[in-house]
Amino acid sequence: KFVHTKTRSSPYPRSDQNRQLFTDDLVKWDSDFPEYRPEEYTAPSVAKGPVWADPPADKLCSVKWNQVDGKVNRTSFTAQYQIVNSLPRNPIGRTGLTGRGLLGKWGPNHAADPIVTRWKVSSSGQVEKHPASGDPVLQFVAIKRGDTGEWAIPGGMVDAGETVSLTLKREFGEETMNSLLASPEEKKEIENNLAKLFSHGQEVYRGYVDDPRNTDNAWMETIAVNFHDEEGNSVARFNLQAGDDANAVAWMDVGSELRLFASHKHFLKKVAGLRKAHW
Ligand code: RP5
Ligand code: MG
Ligand code: MG
Repeated sequence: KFVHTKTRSSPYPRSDQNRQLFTDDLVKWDSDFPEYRPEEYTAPSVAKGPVWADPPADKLCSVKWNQVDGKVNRTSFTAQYQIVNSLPRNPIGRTGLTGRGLLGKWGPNHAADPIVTRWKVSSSGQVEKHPASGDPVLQFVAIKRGDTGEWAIPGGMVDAGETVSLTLKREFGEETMNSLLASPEEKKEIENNLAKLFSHGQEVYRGYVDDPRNTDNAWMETIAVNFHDEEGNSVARFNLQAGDDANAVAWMDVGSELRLFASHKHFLKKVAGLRKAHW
């Protein structure tokens, strides 16, 4: 049974806030743990009340938990989450920290992860087979995250009222093509290039993300979708340029040795299975 581990890493990202540490058998809420006394933490960026953040705990009266609440999706892919002492409770279990940390929403914070792939080809144009498995090698577009420095899928948060399919395309454009700093003409070209590839994706995962920002009261969930350039003639040829919160971008070989942010390796494994690629 799944227990979160990256969620329990200490200190909390971008802070010197420590989590209470404990063993895997104490993650489940129904396991007896009388010594559990997590501290509360809200990052300054959230405490100052930006538009994307919920009000503080004492001003939450009109929020509709486990529902689509106006433009905010407060439903969870995992099941109905519980409300304990007026706050949502992490559906996987204890995290060693309460409050929201860096996350804007109490309860689920919805993201989308675009996994853009192509086959790895040699200089002679042949698809490369991995010597160990004999299976063709897939590559995906990875970014180096500014916050933890880890390589990751170029995913991002679903904005209020935004469709997931738009989030997937927008975040890919922002983080791997630097669309935020592009001129109107360049923006149009990026949009044209992405439209076709992003018109047909295959979902590989929806659910909880084992993200280091999760807390007892706030957590990440995502929909991960594979967009595959089979012939290597669309995105495979694009000019990649890191943008927004990404510090670098690269085509990365898919395989079991990958070390990635949060649960992203798990999503890549699903893609490798779907494409019958080396893992
Ligand atoms: C992860 O955080 C998701 O899988 C997604 O990749 C990412 C979204 O957060 P930001 O990239 O916007 O920080 O949990
Ligand atoms: Mg982003
Ligand atoms: Mg991102």
